[in-house]
This record gives sequence, structure tokens and C-alpha cells, in this order.
Amino acid sequence: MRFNDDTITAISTPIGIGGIGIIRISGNDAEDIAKRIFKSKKKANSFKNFHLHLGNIVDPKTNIFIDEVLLSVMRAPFSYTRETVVEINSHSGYVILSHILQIILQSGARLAEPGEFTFRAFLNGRIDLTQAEAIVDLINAKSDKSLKFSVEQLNGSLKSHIKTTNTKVTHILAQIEASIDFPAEVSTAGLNATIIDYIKTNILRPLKVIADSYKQRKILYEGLNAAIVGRVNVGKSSILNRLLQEERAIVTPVPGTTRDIIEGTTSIKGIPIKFIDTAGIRKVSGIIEQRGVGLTKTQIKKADLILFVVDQSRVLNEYDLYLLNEIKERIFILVINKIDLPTRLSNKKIDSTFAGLSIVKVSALTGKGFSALADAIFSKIMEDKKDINNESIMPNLRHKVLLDQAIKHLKKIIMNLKADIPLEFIAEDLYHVKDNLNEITGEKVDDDILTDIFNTFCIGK
Ligand SMILES: Nc1nc2c(ncn2[C@@H]2O[C@H](COP(=O)(O)OP(=O)(O)OP(=O)(O)O)[C@@H](O)[C@H]2O)c(=O)[nH]1
Ligand SMILES: [Mg+2]
Repeated sequence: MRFNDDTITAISTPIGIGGIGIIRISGNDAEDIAKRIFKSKKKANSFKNFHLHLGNIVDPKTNIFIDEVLLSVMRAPFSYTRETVVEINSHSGYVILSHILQIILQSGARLAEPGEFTFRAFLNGRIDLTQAEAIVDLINAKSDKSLKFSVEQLNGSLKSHIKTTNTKVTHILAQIEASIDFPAEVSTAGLNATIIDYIKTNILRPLKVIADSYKQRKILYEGLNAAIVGRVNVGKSSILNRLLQEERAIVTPVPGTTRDIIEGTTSIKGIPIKFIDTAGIRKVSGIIEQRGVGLTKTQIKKADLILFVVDQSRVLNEYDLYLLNEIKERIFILVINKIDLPTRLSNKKIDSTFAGLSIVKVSALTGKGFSALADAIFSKIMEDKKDINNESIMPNLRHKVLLDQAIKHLKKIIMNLKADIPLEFIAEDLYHVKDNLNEITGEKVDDDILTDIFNTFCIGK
């Protein structure tokens, strides 16, 4: 995607039948095109900025009426793209919208590429690259928490941190360049130690804090995997269905019902969790079931959290104990299921076998215990990730890679300052740090990367 001054247009609402559909036009000719195709109900020679105008879309070639619409003009630079933007709210429906689009195209606009409106907002300096990325995150947000962080990033939380840090790097660079250029005038006594100190507290540490919060972002945006494991027939699939509140997995009284991996995602207190139902473990003869059990073992290895299910209406057997041994080093919750049935698993037995573990008793049949289970899942996750509620900035992978590079350069700078390496080399590395930071905000970034980012947008955004 490159800058050009074409006037662009696209349907900005999803295709399909709906209440209203919105077509957006952006660029120098937007207002002229609007004048050509729109007949206002009021006698007016020009559009009032930021007002809704009621009127008809009429094909200028054939004079055929298309639809009654509301049209607004947002003149440059106070618009999404900072160019003049016209938005037409029409009745939705594929035929109407594409007809209006056709007329706009015939009147001189070009079809926008995916993300091109936002790309222009970026090029025209209304938003930086982290904010453009936040828009994609916002649209794709799967939980309240990730939505909150996307909004903060869109408001410039990451951008302002990076910019402030960048100013500090420039400040150090200026000092260093001054002592390179005017060695006689600048006192260098103790300079290195002061600079090291300044870099550590004001640049390196804040960048590390942001880079570290990437882990949290991964959880909030992509969620966690929780595997449901247990011996055959303990009610794993029933538990999955309860958690997802739908009949995802087949449940039967026949042991060994689940052979494949069945999964579904739900959000627990704002954190997306993918629950994975697995084949029950038992001695296997049939080849399919052996494969199923193999898959279960793989899931145990991959999962961030394990729900280990036992059936309290039956006594523990060697398979329960075998599984307990398989998962004991992992993060897991013991789920004692079927509490609606008479118990054959005494508290004494539970205490002796499962001492010190997180235990939740449930009935997948009646739903009893499931809110306690959700609480337990949430606190298990939080035990490990205490910071999740304190973070305000969450870099994505692209930011994280660049932050790590900047951190690497900064560490090298500190080492070189300690070793009294000529300041020219220090300056060069500081420029690398600035490049890394500028790439995060998009002030200095390859076209390929921009294309990659804006390609993830939908048409009309
Ligand atoms: N009474 C009672 N029955 C349950 C409960 N949970 C599951 N069941 C029954 O137990 C049987 C097995 O349930 P599933 O959910 O298929 O068990 P599973 O662990 O997925 O079994 P496999 O896939 O064969 O390993 C079914 O008949 C369920 O209706 C429960 O809490 N109470
Ligand atoms: Mg099952």
C-alpha cells in the first residue's frame, strides 16, 4: 500500500441484510462526488460540516432514484483519515449498497483496499502505528479485558511511552555527540557513570517492563488452553459441555466415547479459555483408542492448565493414579464430578490421595459447583500471572521483538560505557535504539511491514 491522492470508497458495514449500511468516501473529491449523486430534501447549496443531511441518492447518468439516505461530510483535517470524508447511511442490503458504490465509483472514486482508510489516518499523522494496530485488536477483541487494553492503546498509551523514552535516548545522544564534537568544552569526568545510571533507570527499565507484559497480552488476547483429562466415563465431555453451555461433545454411558480432541472457547472473568476435551485413559486394545490416548498425553504437555476429573461415584483405580502422576508437575485443578450420586470416594481417601491440591466438587448433570469451578480456574491462572490487573500497556509480538532489540543495544551500550569504548560507538548503538523505537510507532518502518499490518484490516476500515 502506498500513498496516493486518489479519492477512495468502500462499503464499511458487513455485507448482508441489516438496519443500515454505511458507505465511506475519503479524499479531495469526496464532497464533489457527494454533490453529484445526492439530492437534498432541503434547498441547500452546500453541506454543513458534521451534520446529517436527509436526501436521495440518484444515479447522475440515468436519473434513477436508488435510496433515501442520511449523508454527512467531515471536512479535512477533522475526520478519520484527516482527508475530507463523506459517509452515506443507506438502507442495508447487498443490492442497494453495491448500487450506490457503483455510482460513486463511476463518479471518480476508486475502491479502497482493506485498511486503506486507517492507512491514510496513519500516513496523515492522526494515529501512529501502535494505534492502527490497536484498531485491529479492538475489532477482534474476544474479552472485556483485551478490549480495555486495545482502547488504551488506541488512545495512545503505548505510543506516548515509546515517544517519551525516545526523547530520553535523544537527550543522551545529544550529550554524547557534544562531547565527541567539542571534547575540550564538555567535561567528561564522571560522564560515563552518569549516563549509565540515566540509561538504566530512565530507558532500560521502563522498556523492560513493557517487554515483559507481552506474556500477559498473550493470555488476554489469545487466551489459555485448559485440557480436561481423566479416566474413561468420569464425565469429561459433560464438563466441557457445561463450561461451554452447549452440547459440543457427545456424552454416552459407554466408556471410551470420546476418541478425538474436542474443543471450544469461552471467557472466564474476561480471560478467553479454550477447553479441550480428551479421550479417557484406560487399557486399550483398539487402535483408534490408542491414538486417542496418545493425543491426550500430547494435550497434557501443551496445556496451560489441566482439569483433572475423577468420578466420586466410583472408587479410584490405577488409571486415576496413573494420570495424577502424569500431571502432578503441571498446573492443575482436581475436579471431583458426579456429586449428585452416592459417594464411593470418602473424604479420608480424598485427603490422603490428593492432599494439598486445589479441589472443586461438581455435578455436570445438575450444574452444581460450576461457579466455584470458574472461580478456581481464574485464581489458578492468576496465581501465576499476578500482574495481569496492574499492567496498562500490552505490546504485541511485533513490538516485543523490537523492544528486545532495543534492550539488547542498551545493554551493549552500558557494557561499552563501562569499558570506556570510544563514544562514537556508543552513539551508533543509541541510533539503533532510536530506530527500534521509531519502528514501533511507525515513524521509520519498511513498506512490507506496513502492508502486512494493514492487510489484516477489513475492507472499508
Ligand atoms: N449422575 C451423573 N452422571 C454424569 C455426570 N457427569 C457425567 N455423567 C454421565 O456419565 C457418563 C459419561 O459421561 P461423559 O461426559 O461422556 O464422560 P467422559 O469422561 O467424556 O467419557 P469418555 O469420553 O468415554 O472418556 C454419561 O452417561 C453422563 O451422562 C454427573 O455429574 N452426574
Ligand atoms: Mg468424553
